[in-house]
Amino acid sequence: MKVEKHELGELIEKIMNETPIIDVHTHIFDKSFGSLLLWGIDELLVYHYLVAEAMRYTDMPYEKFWSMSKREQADFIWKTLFIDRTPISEATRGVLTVLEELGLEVYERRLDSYRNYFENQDVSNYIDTVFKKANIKYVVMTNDPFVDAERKVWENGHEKDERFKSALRIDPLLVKWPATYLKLKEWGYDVTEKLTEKTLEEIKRFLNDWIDKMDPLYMAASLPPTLKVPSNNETSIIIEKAIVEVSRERDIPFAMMIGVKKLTNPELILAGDSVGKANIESLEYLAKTYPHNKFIITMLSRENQHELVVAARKFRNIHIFGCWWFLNNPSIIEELTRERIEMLGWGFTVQHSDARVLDQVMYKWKHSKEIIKNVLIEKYSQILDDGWNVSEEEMRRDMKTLFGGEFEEFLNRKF
Ligand code: FIX
Ligand code: ZN
Repeated sequence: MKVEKHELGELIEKIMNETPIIDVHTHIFDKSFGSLLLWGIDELLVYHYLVAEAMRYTDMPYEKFWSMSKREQADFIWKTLFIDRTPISEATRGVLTVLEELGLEVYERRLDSYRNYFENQDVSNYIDTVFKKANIKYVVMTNDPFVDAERKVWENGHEKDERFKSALRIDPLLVKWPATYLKLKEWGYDVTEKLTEKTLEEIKRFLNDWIDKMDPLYMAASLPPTLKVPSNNETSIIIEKAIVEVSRERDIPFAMMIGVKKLTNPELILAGDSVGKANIESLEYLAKTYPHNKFIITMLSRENQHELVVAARKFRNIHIFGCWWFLNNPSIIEELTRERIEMLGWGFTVQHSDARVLDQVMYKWKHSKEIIKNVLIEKYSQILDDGWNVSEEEMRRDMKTLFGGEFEEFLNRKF
C-alpha cells in the first residue's frame, strides 16, 4: 500500500512511536547496581545541566551549593529555574515533560507532591513504566571498572537485566595513564608508566579481562579536542598498540567520543566540562590504517559535525551516533539530522539519550522525536514529489534503522 503525501505526518509519528528504541549511550544502570541507578524528581533537578544553568543566577559560592544536601540543591534549582523564572531551556523543559509523561499535575508546580509520587514508586516497576512510556528496547550503559562502587558489582556478580547492555568505559587508561598504571599494578597487572611491550601486553590483558566480565557491545572513551593519532603521546600509543588490537581480536568496536574539555570550570565539578573543536584527521587516520576495525563515533563540537559526516561517508568502518550533550538541543538536532540523512541516507544512529537519570529517557527521546519527525516528513515528501513511492512497511524498516537497527547491523559486519 503506497503512502500518500498528506498521510506522511500522521504515519511517521505513528511508526516512530511504535519503533522500539535502542539507546546506544546512557549513564543509567539496571537495578542490581543499587544506588548507581539514579531516578526521581530530586535526581532530575540536580542533573548537572541544571546545576550549570542555576548557578548562573546566583553569587552563592560554589562550595556553599556543594555543601547542601541533594534535597536542598533540588529546592534551590526548582526555585531558581522553575518558580522565579519560566522553565524554557531544553533541560528545564525536560523535567516538565517527565512529569507530564507520568500524568502528574505539572501546572500545580508542587514539588512536594511530585516527591510524594516518586517516594511511592518501586524501582523495578518504575523501570518498566519508564521503558514502556519511552518505548525502549534496550539501553547501553557506561560501565567503568575504574569506579570503585561499580567495579565491586561486577566483581561480586549481579543479576543481569537484558534491557541494560554494557559498554566498557576506559577513559582513565587513555587520559590519565600516569595515575592509572598504578591502579592496574594494584589489580595485579605487571605494568610500568613507560609503555613497554610488556606493559602494552598487560593493558590488553586488562581489556580482555573486563570484556570477559562485562560482555560489552563496545569499548568507549571520551577524548579531548587535542586528540592526535598517530603521535608519541600515551593516548595515541595505547589506542594503536592496545585498544585497536583488542578491538579487532574480540570484534568489539571502539567508541570514541571526541571534543570534551574536562573541568573547564572546576568549581562546577561534573557540570564544569566544556567543548572544543577536534581534528578529524586522527579519526580518518584510524579508519584508513585499521580498515578491519570498527569505530563508533560522536563528536561534541558543532564545528566538527559536517566533516564527521564526510568522514563517515569515506569510511564504512565509522558509524556515527547521536547529538551529544551541548548538541542535544532541538535547533542542532534538526541541523545534524538533515546533514546526516542528506549525506548518509539511513546509515547512522540518529540519537542517543545520554541519560544520567532513568526518567530522562522519557523526555530526551520525546523531544528528539518531535524534531526528527519533521525532518523525515520533509525528506519523504521530496522523494514522493520526485515520483518515488514508499510503503508503510518500508517506512517501518527505515525507522528501525535510524533508531538502532543500523547500529546492530554495524556491530555484526566483518570488515
Ligand atoms: O563522557 C560522557 O559520556 C558524557 O556524556 C558525560 O560525561 C557528560 O557528563 C554527559 O552526561 C553529557 O550528556
Ligand atoms: Zn555520556
